[in-house]
Amino acid sequence: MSDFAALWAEIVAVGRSADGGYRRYALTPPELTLRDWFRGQAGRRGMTVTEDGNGNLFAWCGEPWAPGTVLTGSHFDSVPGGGGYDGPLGIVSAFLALDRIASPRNLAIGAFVEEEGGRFGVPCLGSRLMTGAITPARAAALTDRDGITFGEALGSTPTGQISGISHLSAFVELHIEQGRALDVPVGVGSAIWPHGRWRMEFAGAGDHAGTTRMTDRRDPMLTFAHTVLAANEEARLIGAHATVGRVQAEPNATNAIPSMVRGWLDARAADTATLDRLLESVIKRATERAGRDGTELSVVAESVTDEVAFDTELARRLSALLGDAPILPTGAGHDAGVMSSHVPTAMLFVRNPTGVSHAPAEGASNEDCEAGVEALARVLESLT
Ligand code: HGY
Ligand code: MN
Ligand code: MN
Ligand code: MN
Repeated sequence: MSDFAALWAEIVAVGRSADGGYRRYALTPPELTLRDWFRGQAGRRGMTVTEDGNGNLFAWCGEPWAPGTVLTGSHFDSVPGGGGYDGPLGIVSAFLALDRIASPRNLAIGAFVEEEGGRFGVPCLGSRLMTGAITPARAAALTDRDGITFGEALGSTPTGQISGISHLSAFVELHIEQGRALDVPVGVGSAIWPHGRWRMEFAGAGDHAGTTRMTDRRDPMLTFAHTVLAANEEARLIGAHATVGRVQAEPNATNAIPSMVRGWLDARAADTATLDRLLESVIKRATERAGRDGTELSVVAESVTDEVAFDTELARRLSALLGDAPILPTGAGHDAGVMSSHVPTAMLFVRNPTGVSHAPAEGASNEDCEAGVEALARVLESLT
């Protein structure tokens, strides 16, 4: 059994639910189990483990935050019903890559908390905290679906910005590729599409499903439905990506016209101008429809990530180091996107034959994952 397959076998079942998907919400038992696994792996290698007070975990070869340290790593948390590779692949590969470097020094592995935003709603929460992109107060107050705040889950108010970041000489995140764009085992990241998530609230008049005439209704579900269709049409028109994967209705009763429908729009595009156009057109059409339905619409941006262009010279250098590995953008957000505004940052992508991600079918072959480990080892060696 290959190094990768053996280590992967230790964690691949953690957090898997009956439908074959994963539910590894940040700071809940499955993710905490993987944190313990991380500490064990670090201990086996004589690495020092630290936490940054934001929920991020680090293992160090050498002095924590020593100047010139190269950090690699990713996240353990998953979306609900997600795949097993998105996140953990980067951390398992990091430990194995270190094993292939003779006397590794000035190297560290990070496990960032709440990258998916699946529990507390803001993606890359851990890397945003440590880089000062979100305040400890706002992060601490974020709540999950059970009303538990991030501060409560963490057990303290987050520390916030970590000064040691300025000592890092590079950050490299290895990640499963998620867009059907890689037909060789390993690629190098060039950019992350600008993207964000907007909470849309449609307010109407709750009423009886059986006795209220259609002409007397102010039904927010109708406006919501038209908005979902509009987002889909507008995205197709301009080559952007629009998704509404999460919706809540109040009172959520079969025989009551809803008084409120809340839906989250995940919108992404290859450039900011196109993303802005998408938002503008969707909100315009939703507002027009609300006027017709007698409902009210409010839209709140919950998190927006600007376009990220990774260090071009670094990407080219790594591509050459890896035998002219393809350099490609991604429509998925990553902690590397947040880190790139503070540290020279690179991403490595491992081929995902189906391209499916954030779903149980997500996967990569052991051979390609081994190639990813080998590539990461060479990249880390070249950077330290
Ligand atoms: O949603 C994303 O793009 C990432 O997987 N957090
Ligand atoms: Mn993801
Ligand atoms: Mn990820
Ligand atoms: Mn009744």
